[in-house]
Amino acid sequence: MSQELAVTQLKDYRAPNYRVDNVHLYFNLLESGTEVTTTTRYTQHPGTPGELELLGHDFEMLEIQLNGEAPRELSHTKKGIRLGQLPATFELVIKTRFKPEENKTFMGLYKSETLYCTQMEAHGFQRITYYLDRPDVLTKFTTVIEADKAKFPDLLSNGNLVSEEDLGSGRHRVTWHDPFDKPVYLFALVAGNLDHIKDTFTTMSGREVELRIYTEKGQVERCRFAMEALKRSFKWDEERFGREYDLDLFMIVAVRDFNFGAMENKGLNIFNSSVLLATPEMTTDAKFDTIEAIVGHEYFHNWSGNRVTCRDWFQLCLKEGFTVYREQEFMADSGSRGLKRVQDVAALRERQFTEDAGPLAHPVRPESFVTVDNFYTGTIYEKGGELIRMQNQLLGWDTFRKGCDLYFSRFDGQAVTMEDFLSCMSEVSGRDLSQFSRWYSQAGTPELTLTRGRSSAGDLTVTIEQRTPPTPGQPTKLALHMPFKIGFLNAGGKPLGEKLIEVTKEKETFTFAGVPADAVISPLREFTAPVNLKWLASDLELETLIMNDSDAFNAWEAWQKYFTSEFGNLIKTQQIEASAQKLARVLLGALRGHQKDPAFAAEFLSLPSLIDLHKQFGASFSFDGIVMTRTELLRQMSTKLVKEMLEICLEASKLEPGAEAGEQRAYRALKNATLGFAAYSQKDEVLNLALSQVKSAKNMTDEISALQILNRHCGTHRDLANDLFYKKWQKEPLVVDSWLATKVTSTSEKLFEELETLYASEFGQTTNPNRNRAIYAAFAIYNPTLLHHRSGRGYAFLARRVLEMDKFNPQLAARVAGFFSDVQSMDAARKELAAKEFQKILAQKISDNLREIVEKF
Ligand code: B3K
Ligand code: ZN
Repeated sequence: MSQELAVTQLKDYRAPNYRVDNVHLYFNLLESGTEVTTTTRYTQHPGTPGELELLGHDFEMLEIQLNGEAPRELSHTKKGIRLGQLPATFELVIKTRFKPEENKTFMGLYKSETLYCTQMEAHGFQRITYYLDRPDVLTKFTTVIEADKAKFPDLLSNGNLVSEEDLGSGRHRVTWHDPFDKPVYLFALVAGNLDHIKDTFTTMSGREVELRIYTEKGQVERCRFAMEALKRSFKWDEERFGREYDLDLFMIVAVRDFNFGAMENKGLNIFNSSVLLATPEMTTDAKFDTIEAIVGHEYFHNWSGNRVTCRDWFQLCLKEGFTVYREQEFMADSGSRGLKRVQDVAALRERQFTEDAGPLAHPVRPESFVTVDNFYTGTIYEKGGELIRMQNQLLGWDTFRKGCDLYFSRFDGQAVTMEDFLSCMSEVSGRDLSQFSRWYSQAGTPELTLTRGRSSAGDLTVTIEQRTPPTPGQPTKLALHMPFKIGFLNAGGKPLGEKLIEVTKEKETFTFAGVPADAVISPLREFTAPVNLKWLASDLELETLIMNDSDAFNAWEAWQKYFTSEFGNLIKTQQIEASAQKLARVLLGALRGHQKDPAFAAEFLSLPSLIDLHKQFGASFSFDGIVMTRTELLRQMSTKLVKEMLEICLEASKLEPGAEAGEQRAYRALKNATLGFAAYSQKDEVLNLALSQVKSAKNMTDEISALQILNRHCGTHRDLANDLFYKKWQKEPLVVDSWLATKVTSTSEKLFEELETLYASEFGQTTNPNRNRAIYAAFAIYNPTLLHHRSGRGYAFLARRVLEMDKFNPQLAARVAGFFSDVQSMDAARKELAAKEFQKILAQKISDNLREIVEKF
């Protein structure tokens, strides 16, 4: 069955005919169904026709009145209603009814466990009533909520609380008013019987803001960390960007059913409880960081997104890329900048570079889409963040900050475009950013090639060539403008300086006066541009960088390059033993060389992944060959290093009691990374250690790290550990999610049977997004070995569930389907197996969300 997909194009953007002067919402939460009365005042923009298309679906319209009468001209369209013959100003009253309890799309108003909550971005509001559901329509909202007082004592919305009234007969009503203009995607409502914690923050101008975090009953003590993170976020945005919070109240509510991490609704953020609730027993060190980053991210949106918003959804990167960058800087300022950069770049490559190289590649500012839901991607977020980072590099912090100040002051209260942002940066710097702006419209990861030479005066020269490979719909590409930081060392590893150059041409040679032609080069320090860089370096040069580069990112990068190029040799020669010997020596040297910074040292133990290596060598070598070679190489390296790894592990464990929290955490990272590396040997001695760590761990980082190590393969150690862990944590849904996500990573074929059992169990077919992600997305992301198993069983397992999820939650289904995109880089036989699954999906009546993704494969 083929369905025609309606495509929206950026070039077709038209401003709306009417503006909304204000909107008054009355939500009556009743058991028989929620009734919403929306009263909106519209005023025509001069010179536009007196007609209006309002979006809406999945509710019953009980009543519609225009200036107190039936509208003169009303027709139903595919997406909502069209009103014609309209006066220049009018009041529209629409009453609707629907059942949030039955809404499992988790968009619009829905019920999560005992509470009602909302998600409007991007198009949730059109599940409530007919409205101008688009980001360039900003207005002031007054929201009245009526509900049963005993069941829903807490009734929350955006802005300030205006009044509370007892209506008798067990019902009550509250009124909220938000004094700031906002688009409807920032609207939020929560109704429940909640617990909350309170705190305050005094802003830089001396105003006291009340902070509240709400949860379902009994969980609120788990929000203490998030509250501290929130206060740090308020402070950081004042100090770093001069941004002050604007309302007197800031609330966060944690919910169990949520389609993504969190949402920046004005004054009322809603969070997936998985990225808010935390205790040391239940939460890993990495998760604490995630919580801090997301609390910061949503808060920072108050300026980058809410006060200045997007004109249309094609401009999503304007708020998301900018806010990702702000969040990354927030985290870098509070910890180790170098380590943070390593982690951010690793994530960028895994999520965004893969996307940019496959069938779903799109520009940071796309030019067309079927549904914007499918564009909350690594490209919009992470690459969007890199483009802001590059502007900071090109302009320098002080000028960049001036550009941000200008952007916030000039466009406060408006819905704007990426050009508006760039124009501020141009204006404050006097620089022409027109070539730079190509980054926003051109998809694909540029490939840079660097070659070295010698000038006639004996100085070092560096020639940089750039080329961006074709991506779907964009066969040819133009040269891009990018900052490129390059450093130099002498053969003994002593620094000889660094320079920021600007690459603008397809090919250009740079001469570095005073730098000897034989200097060791440290190119693209800090990863100043999101590119793939090719350059030749001897083993000795790379070892010099690994041990001595003052740019932490490049020290780590040199090791990744060393490993990858050795892998490239050995996959041809299959001389695994010799390579294992060589790599083990360098790895141990790196660990010892960086042991003063244990968290950073630990990063050397995360080696290029299977997918990284397949990207590099998949054109010439089979997937199975790469899997086998990598597995055997790690086994041999680990076998050679078991003793040393366990020594470092033991040493790192000793520090724990009494040490300062950050230090404990750094040593914990090294301890678990070395234990994990030693476990590649599969020696009983190591597996026993991991098992006893599962049993005796005092914190979740240790507990789940050991569990993850044991879950790489199937066997008795794994089974024992999984049982123990589940028995201990079965009452904690968030921990059960982590347990499931760990279980599905085993690379043994035996896992297929287990997956079937899991699918048939109480865990396998729920509507809860976290749980579906814990099983199906985790399998797709973290188990490439079995997802791409030559039998096709991995594809079939995923495809069946995608089709089922599409019936109740198209956004989730489309997101999980996106994990199929790696298939395009596989061999013909695998592609054919996957294609059969795609055909099965496309033959059904499926959502536009899912169809838009699968049609691209
Ligand atoms: N703006 C939200 C994401 C909304 C996703 C809608 N499909 C969270 C964030 O990026 O901050
Ligand atoms: Zn965001």
